Amino acid sequence: NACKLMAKQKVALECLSYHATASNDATKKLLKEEIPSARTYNLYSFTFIDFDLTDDDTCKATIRMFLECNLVQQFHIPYEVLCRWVLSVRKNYRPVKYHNWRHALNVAQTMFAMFKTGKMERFMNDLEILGLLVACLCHDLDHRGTNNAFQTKTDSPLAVLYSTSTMEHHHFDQCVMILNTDSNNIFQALSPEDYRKVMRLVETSILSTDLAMYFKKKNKFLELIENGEFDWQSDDKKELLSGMMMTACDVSAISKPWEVQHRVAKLVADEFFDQGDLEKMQLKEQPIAMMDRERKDELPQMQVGFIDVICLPLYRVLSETFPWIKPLYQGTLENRQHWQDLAEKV
Ligand code: 5BB
Ligand code: ZN
Repeated sequence: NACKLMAKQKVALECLSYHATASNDATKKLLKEEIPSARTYNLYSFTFIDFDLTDDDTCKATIRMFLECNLVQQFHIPYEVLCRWVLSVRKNYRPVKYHNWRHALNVAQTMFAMFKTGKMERFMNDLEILGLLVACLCHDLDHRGTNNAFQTKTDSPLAVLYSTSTMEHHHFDQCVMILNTDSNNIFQALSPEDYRKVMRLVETSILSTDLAMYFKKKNKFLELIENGEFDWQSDDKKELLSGMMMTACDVSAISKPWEVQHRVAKLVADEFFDQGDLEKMQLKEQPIAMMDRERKDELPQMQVGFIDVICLPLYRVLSETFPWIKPLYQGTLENRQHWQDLAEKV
């Protein structure tokens, strides 16, 4: 316990130098700007791409999703607070190659497209829609480009604090910290009961983005689906479904048009290789294949494995139950062929 307290202090100290919320000037500027239509940003599509958006646009696209879901009105979110919160969330992502703010935006947009184009909003109430969008935007906050295993191996204070789902607990902590900073609380007008409900949903949803959690829960989900479940209203079933949706959104780069998937996979690989380099230098350890730049030829084969073991099975069951999200399955299947072709060339 004393150990944990020390770790908590270390994490806090480390974060203090890094953490900041949005400036008033930036907030005022965003507040005054017009928010382009959902169509301008292609927000309703499963083929949304952020590459051509400016940093300003990424914030406006985020605000547009809140407006389209009518969340600002429904939950009396002061518009200035929403602007400041979005800017603060963006600021608390680090400029790592893949797990950065752009990734968070893409994950949130896939969730939005699943609600709207995928017609899944009918299974959620407005509070759950709010919680899931917030969870997507915050789910990788302060990611350092290294995974849970790396935190454990390097005895990072975060790993002392949280022995399982280390980074995911930290992402949620960062999310809470931003909300609790002056004039950043988009939940400020909620009743105590709704506040508690939405925070719990945000927490379980962020924690469910740990792939280990997905593997733990997927069989239970499959079982429900195989038994022809159509009522997703009870709390534990809703939690299970939300977790599966979070994973589906988290890995959704795998379903994008080939040129996009190819470019994103390179970013993922580069971030993995950077961790591999750290392991070689700091720990004098041989990294696993995925993180070893000497083995980048094996990347296409690894993507096929990732698609077969994680992505396709998840998108298959989800789209059997919620047919309007089939584009996620279809796009992934097409990319599998591309990766398979590349794998055979080597
Ligand atoms: C994933 C699980 N890991 C513990 C061991 C390796 N596998 S993997 O074999 O399925 C794998 C996945 C191997 C290589 C990969 O990328 C090489 C560039 C990937 C991979 N992971 N490929 C991707 O395009 C993406 Br997106 C990802 C996800 C990276 C984030 C991991 C956290 C996901 C939480 C749901
Ligand atoms: Zn993520």
